[in-house]
Amino acid sequence: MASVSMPRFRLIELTEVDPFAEFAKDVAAGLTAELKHLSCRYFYDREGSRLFEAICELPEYYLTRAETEILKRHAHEIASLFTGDVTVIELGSGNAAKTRLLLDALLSSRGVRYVPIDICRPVLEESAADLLERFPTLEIVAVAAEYHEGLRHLLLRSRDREGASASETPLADARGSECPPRLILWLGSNIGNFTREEAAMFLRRIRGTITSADRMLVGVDLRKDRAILESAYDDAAGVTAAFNRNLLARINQELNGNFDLSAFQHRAIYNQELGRIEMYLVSTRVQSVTIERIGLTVKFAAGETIHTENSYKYSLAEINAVATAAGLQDQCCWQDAAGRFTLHLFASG
Ligand code: AVI
Repeated sequence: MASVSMPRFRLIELTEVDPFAEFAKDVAAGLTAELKHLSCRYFYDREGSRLFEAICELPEYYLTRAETEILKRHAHEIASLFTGDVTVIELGSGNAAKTRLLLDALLSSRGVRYVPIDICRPVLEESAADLLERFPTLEIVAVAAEYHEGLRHLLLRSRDREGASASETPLADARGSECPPRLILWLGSNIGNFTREEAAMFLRRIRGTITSADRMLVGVDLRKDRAILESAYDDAAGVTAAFNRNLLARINQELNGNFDLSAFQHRAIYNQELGRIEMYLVSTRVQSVTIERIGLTVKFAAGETIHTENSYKYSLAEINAVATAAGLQDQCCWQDAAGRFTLHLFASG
């Protein structure tokens, strides 16, 4: 675990697993499977994070605008649910653009410690610098890690509350034994990149770490018309296609692969039965690709696919079922005016 410290800012890098070995192992397993696949967690290198930010600005990708609309309208109402100081923990914070609205509302009448957890360290550093300049009283403890690693530290933190070694864990509160309530943010439909079962399990684990004073705010994309969904994931400017292909560029750079990016087409289809967008890279011809660092040659037939992402969409009943399975109580929810997206505030039932 590496740590960088400055006034009001601390960055912790959790490096318990070797990220290179993990990537190499997953790429080898995914590309030798009968139905080839790569995990969407590998989208977010520096370039992938930049492309994702560009996606959020696209006219077709309504999700970010819809969630921002909800936060603009209800940030003060959400902030008013907390009386004293608060620790805001964000899973997959990215550039934290929407979070600013909440931080602004919260900081108007209380002290806030912000704990963004994101896989991409440069993005964390940039967004923290911006937030520290914008909000002169904000304290930030940034954690460069995956959700699961970050969550493990939440679990440690929870144990601290019961009197264990508070000062030894990254999320420990420097202000002493008195811990302010936590608002855990899981925004941007990040829940959609988990299966419904995984989402319920993940939320259940979080529920096991929170107290009755803590809350969780989850952004969920709603089921809707196929045409709207498919164009949100296959935009006219081709940004999502570049984001998808960047996975192959990353394999080329980090594992010394020789993917010809122009020989793979982006495809996004809505699987209505499962309620999810499925993203693929489709080989446009018969080809074989060598990935030197893992000693692998992969053969592709023309039309053969690599499944790169699922993005689940929810009905209100499906959200309810996941919350119930996780043992969470749905305290409040807000939708954008067009009813495309919803924010749910959960408490530990
Ligand atoms: C990060 N995640 C919630 C995005 C989504 O909508 O599933 C990732 C994305 N994939 C293509 N466009 C955006």
